[in-house]
Amino acid sequence: MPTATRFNRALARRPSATAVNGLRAVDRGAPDIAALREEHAAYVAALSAAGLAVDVLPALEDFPDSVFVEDPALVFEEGAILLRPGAPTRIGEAAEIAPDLRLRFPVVLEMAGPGFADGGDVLVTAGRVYVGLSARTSRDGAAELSDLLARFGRETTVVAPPPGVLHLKTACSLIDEETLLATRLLADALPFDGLDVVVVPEGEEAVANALGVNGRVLIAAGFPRTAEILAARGHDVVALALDEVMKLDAGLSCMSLRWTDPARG
Ligand code: CIR
Repeated sequence: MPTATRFNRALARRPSATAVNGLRAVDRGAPDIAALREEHAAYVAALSAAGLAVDVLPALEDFPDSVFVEDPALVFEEGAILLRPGAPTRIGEAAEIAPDLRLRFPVVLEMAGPGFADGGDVLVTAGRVYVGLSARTSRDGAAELSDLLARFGRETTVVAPPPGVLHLKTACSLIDEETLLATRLLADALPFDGLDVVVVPEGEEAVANALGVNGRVLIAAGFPRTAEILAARGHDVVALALDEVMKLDAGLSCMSLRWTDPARG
């Protein structure tokens, strides 16, 4: 069975100065670009420290949200899939990242549309891929994506998270092969067969977008009760400052594409 939290390579993209115009559901102010770049650099360093070779692509000034490389593509050991992000300001990000994926993957599949799907709505576990319907991921987009995933031998379950979450993974994330970190709302609403679910304490919902990678769990700093719960369960927790990233409704998974490259050993 493929792994869903062990990787040796990642792609990231430097935040653009235009990230001040990035999409946000609630405006808590524009991110400070210098601070955003520092947070991003620390994130890349944390992935490197976890054993991944991280390629950082140049900023795309025409795309304010392009630092969130998780949304225009999915990557697997077998190949990549170019998605159709559901926000009009983001759909062009897929064409921008396409050449970088073609350089790195033997096979690059492509959604043709007319549906939409954001990578933030895709939760990959070892045995199954969950695709969440949202304002960004349409039912026909999820159906097309399921067909493409089947070409990589991946089974898909389409789920409908409660309204009000941007992406499925805004409210949950895989922290090791068997464990999902999730908000209470999501944990109660959706069945995740075979996964152990750790619910984040009330008031710490924003920490649910974490990242399990090579035995570590990267979480946003400032959520001490969740950090304590995870540490008590034996997780190796790495807390990263993400204040500017979170102003753009994003978290740990959004800023990289991660995969296992057999050639890297
Ligand atoms: C957006 O609204 O598209 C960005 N401001 C945030 C994207 C976060 N990405 C993710 O959860 N995968």
